[in-house]
Amino acid sequence: MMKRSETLFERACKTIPGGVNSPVRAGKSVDMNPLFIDEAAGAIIRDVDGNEYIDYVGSWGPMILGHAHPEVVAAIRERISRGTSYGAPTELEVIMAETIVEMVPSIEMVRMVNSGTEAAMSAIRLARGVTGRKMIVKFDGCYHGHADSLLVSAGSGVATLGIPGSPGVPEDLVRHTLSLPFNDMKALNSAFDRYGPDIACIIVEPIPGNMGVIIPDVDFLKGLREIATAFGALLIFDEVISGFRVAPGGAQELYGIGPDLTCLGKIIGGGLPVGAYGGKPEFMLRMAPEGDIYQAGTLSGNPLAMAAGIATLTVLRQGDLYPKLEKMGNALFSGLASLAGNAGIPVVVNHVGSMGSLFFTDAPVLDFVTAKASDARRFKQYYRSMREHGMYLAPSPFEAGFISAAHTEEMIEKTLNAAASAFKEMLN
Ligand code: HOZ
Repeated sequence: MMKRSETLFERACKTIPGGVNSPVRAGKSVDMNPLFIDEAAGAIIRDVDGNEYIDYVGSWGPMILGHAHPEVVAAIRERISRGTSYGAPTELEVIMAETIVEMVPSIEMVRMVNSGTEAAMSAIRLARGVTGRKMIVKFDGCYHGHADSLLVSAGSGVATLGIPGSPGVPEDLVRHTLSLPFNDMKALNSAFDRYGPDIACIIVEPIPGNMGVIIPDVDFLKGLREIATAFGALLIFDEVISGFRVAPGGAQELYGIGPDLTCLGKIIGGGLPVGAYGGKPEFMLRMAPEGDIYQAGTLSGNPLAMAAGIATLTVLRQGDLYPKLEKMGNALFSGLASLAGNAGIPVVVNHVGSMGSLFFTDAPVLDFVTAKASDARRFKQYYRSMREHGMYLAPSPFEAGFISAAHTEEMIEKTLNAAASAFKEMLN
């Protein structure tokens, strides 16, 4: 008998392009159809056929507390009977803004939006508006959502599906985007030597998580800060993934580097649709209605998303979760590296705390070129075997895996046992 996930996928493909509402979910690069999910609690996700998996996707990052965390559920429940959207200010938005300002070192003012894509798109508009310049610098393999200017040499689904550039994005726009190799100061210097006075901003994932996880060279990040200041360009940290993930104040706190603008998303919505961008008042006050740069949204600051996000951030601030996440991250990711080593399978495991990736390669993975040089066939075998052993991973080597506070040592052990079997099977 056909599984319910398969039946639903067949049905979905008739009315939804590719059967999914975001390409990364499709599983094309691992030749598997997506699982349709029924429910999730803590670190366990259950599909519509009743199969349970240990979840390392975590909705692509937001679920740092695990699924259906009691305090997040209670906060949503408390709000929902009071109306789901007003299109008017609420106290929740003020609390959210104050919380973000307290937690993220460089943010003094913040505007809520509905997704990371919107956050990055708006931050770029602000940087262009402030500087009066058109060009932007991004890095190969970094992904900042799907706004036109930012799809050039992008990571995530664009990399997974091998899409070189997207039809529908005008060339006139793309020529204002310079995409450079990550961690490469020389390339950055030459780009600024050539185009410096025309560059409005540098946008970067300080810890890239969309070409798999890449460990940044801290001197490179410092170099970005210095060169942006020297040329009067704005430095934008896209911390949609790393924000509240690697430290309460994100990568900027971890590495002690202050961007001009920061993009946020994922964790601040506690699993509901959200995004935000923020920075110094001198920039943020250029936004309408205070200033002349326009950006808007009917559902921005939505009360349910704010309630879920505030509850998530409150739990994150109360507990000693970060050392626990760090410990679990070390156990999982170094465990994977040593198991693969024992099995004689060359891998590189990159991780920062509770986010990490496994690349099937023997050369250091420092940027998009080295990430793409990893063995896609081996990744496919690994993914398929892990799924059979009850592990729910992102179906692409160009994504991060996430551990939540709900993962237990037993789950990590079970995962490592599954990986040991996967590595063994891969040798046959
Ligand atoms: N940044 C996420 C994956 N890398 C986005 C998820 C999506 O595209 O659906």
